[in-house]
Amino acid sequence: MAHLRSRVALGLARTRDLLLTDVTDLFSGKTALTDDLLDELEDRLLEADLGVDTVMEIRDHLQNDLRAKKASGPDEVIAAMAEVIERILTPGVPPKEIGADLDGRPHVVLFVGVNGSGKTTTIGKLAHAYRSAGKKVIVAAADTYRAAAVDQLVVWAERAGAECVRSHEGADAASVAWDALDAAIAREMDVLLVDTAGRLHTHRGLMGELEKIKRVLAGRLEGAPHETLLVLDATTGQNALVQGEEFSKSVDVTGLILTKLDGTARGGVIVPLARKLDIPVQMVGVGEDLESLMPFDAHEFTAALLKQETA
Ligand SMILES: Nc1nc2c(ncn2[C@@H]2O[C@H](COP(=O)(O)OP(=O)(O)OP(=O)(O)O)[C@@H](O)[C@H]2O)c(=O)[nH]1
Ligand SMILES: [Mg+2]
Repeated sequence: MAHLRSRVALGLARTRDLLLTDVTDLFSGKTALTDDLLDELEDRLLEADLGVDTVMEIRDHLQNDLRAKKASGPDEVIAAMAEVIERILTPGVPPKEIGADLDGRPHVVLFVGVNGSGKTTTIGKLAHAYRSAGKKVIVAAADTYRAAAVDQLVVWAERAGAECVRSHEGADAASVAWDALDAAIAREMDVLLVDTAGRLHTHRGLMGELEKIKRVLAGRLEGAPHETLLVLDATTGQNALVQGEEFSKSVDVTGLILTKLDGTARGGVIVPLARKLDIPVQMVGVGEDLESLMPFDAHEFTAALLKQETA
């Protein structure tokens, strides 16, 4: 776990710097929590993409609890922030460890999201994680719009030691998904990961294609897809939130993956995401290599975000 914690902490460095530098600057040497100070904190936390509701909650918490205790140093303020943030990030049902208790054989996972959010890369990393847990993995190249997209998935599958089902450019995405599930069943695979082309929620035709893929999978294997994961790019900040809201209206999304946390100071967006969508964050991406996909744990994540010692 130490390794995992340090990878997340490293990945969150830029977001953490933004949050902590501000709080430390503001509260160092202060003896009272004045309204001016709280106003200033509010502005800075909003810039860190934490979202209005959460920032107001943090402010209330500081005002009610800390003021009453006449405490105000940066450590106390950070601890109060951590308390609010961890509560928001803690899902009703904790996310499963990768590889544990899979539903269905094969367990079918469909990946959706806008162009470039990190779907294909995440499939490569997740295939690797399942392989490391001893599972037999097959991936489906149902992004048939670009030949390069298929090639990219093939490379990831090879790296991860997974099998791959592909077709030609322009092939029907749903038939590729069907063929892959057929192959997964015949070859007694544990997991099927289905890659799809990036799309905007506003594109009716492409959203219809996702519905078709889902129907075809369910027709071949009852209960499939067992998970539909929406991949969101953290570097887009509030846009990731809008995408989350819009996508989950048109597709039944069962889990979120937030990628590229390593390249951004906007990782705070995970907080309004968790707050507004009733969908658990399952995993986070903190790099471009095979090992940089982490199962999401609210406590670890909050600690990494605010650099506290974890219990
Ligand atoms: N730094 C960093 N880069 C990432 C991460 N995840 C993905 N990327 C990069 O983001 C870019 C896009 O990733 P893809 O996996 O191709 O995204 P996609 O969603 O499949 O894109 P389309 O197929 O075009 O819709 C690539 O350059 C990846 O290396 C991450 O966690 N951290
Ligand atoms: Mg892709």
